[in-house]
Amino acid sequence: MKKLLSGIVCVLCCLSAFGQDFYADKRAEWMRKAELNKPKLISTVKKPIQIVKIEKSTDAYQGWKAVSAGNVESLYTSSFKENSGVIVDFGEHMTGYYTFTLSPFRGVPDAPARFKFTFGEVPSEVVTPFDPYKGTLSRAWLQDETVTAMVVPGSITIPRRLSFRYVKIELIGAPNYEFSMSDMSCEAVSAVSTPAESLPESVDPIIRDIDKVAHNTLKECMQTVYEDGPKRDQRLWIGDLYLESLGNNYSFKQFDLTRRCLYLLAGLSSEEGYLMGCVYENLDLKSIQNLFLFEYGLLFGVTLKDYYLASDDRETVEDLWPVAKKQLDIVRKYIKEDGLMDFERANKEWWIFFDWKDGLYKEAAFQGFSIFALNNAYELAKLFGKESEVSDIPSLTKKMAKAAKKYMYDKKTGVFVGMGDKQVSYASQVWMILAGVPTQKEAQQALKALQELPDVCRPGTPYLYHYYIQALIDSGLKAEAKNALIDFWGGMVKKGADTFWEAYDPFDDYISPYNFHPLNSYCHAWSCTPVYFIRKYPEIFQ
Ligand code: RAM
Repeated sequence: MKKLLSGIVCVLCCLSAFGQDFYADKRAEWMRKAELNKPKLISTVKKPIQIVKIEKSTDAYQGWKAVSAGNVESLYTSSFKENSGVIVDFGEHMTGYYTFTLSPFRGVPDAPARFKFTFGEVPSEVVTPFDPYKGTLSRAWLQDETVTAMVVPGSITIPRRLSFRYVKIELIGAPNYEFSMSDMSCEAVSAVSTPAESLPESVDPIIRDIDKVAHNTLKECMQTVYEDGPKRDQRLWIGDLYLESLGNNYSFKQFDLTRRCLYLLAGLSSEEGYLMGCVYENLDLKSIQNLFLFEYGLLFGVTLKDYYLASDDRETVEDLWPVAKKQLDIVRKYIKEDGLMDFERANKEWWIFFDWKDGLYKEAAFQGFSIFALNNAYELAKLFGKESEVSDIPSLTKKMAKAAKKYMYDKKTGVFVGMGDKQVSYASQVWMILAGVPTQKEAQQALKALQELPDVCRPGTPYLYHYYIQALIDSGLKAEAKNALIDFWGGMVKKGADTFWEAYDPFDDYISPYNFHPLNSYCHAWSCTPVYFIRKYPEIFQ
């Protein structure tokens, strides 16, 4: 009985401990401020520019290229029955609502007509069969829509917001009368109200092209939150927010959107005070329960710091500092006596990300990132006189850096590797460098070794590539940083990118974190960062 009673008391204690909301008195105000800063979307009506054929080509990205095949007028003035399968090109990437008009021109329009529309951000998406489906995310992300027009004549707007440049239209239920399809348009939406200043004419044309595509990418992802991708996942992930807000600081400077996202994330954090890796703004379930991603929670504070430096908005930073500070518990929990992070334990308890790359061993990156996050939190605190609240950080990070050097630095090859696996990866070098663990000379050596050693684990996404460029810059390898940016993002431009992609490996056009390349997002937040690099470091890139 005694045992049972103490058991019940214990459960009750736990319940009340869990029942307490860490930010109880602040949440409503944070949500109010998030709403207050919601940008009004700007709409622009866009029209298609041409008809294209999508042809197989071994040199083209993913094996398909779009070739001009006529003007849109010819489609608008002929019977659609002759045009089934036509592919219309809007000439640029857009995010918005697609409308078309049907008009009868021979016979009595006494029956419905049915179409299948396939919208694609890149050519391969409209010609690759989606079924049998082998992707690992919902099939419904793919943008094929069946539309039945019950009444002809009439105009129809597809309710789903779409993200595309190309539209393939197939007639799958043909009526007996003749009709045309015309007046296609897209009401494109974005939060961006004023275009960013363009680069001086004297800048290298490839840098100008990269800059333009990067701006488009960021603009398309800036909706009522910073979305990761307007096609998929259409939600606010902290890792994406960090890079988008960096880009915005150097381009559109729409600080209201950053402010909104920071408050939204804080308002939707867990009762224990931890941030979700991502939140949805529109669903009832505002955040994915328990979707905690180790680095993303900690990047909140880093975002706040860079936002403060760019915007001087002290009120927001003071409001949200407690959230940034709380996230540091996550790191503290895993620091061992010797200054090493307990990777094995954390890896069981958290989603540790760093990149979408099969086989990436994350131990060294985890150690480096943890130091980086603590250092950034300390810098943020210093900016507005709160360093006494985190006064243990400098000695802590010193100890962690020392341990990293002692246990994870291979003096012979000059690179950082994990203790559990000696894999040499970009992620390990990059995060140790951003943490300030190696000297500048060692950092340069480690980055150069990535080009020379065999079996190096390369980045799978522009997300990790961003940090690689930053590491090159911070290590003083300026020419290498410029070349790497041109190679990587310029590589996408040369392969026809209108907006930059979620996943990109120069050696593998079909790389996909989701086992099916049409499911990738081809306008993705985390690949917009040339906007930031080119403008923050004009002496390197302009
Ligand atoms: C995917 C998206 C998103 C990213 C997460 C971790 O769902 O690409 O951008 O932040 O993964």
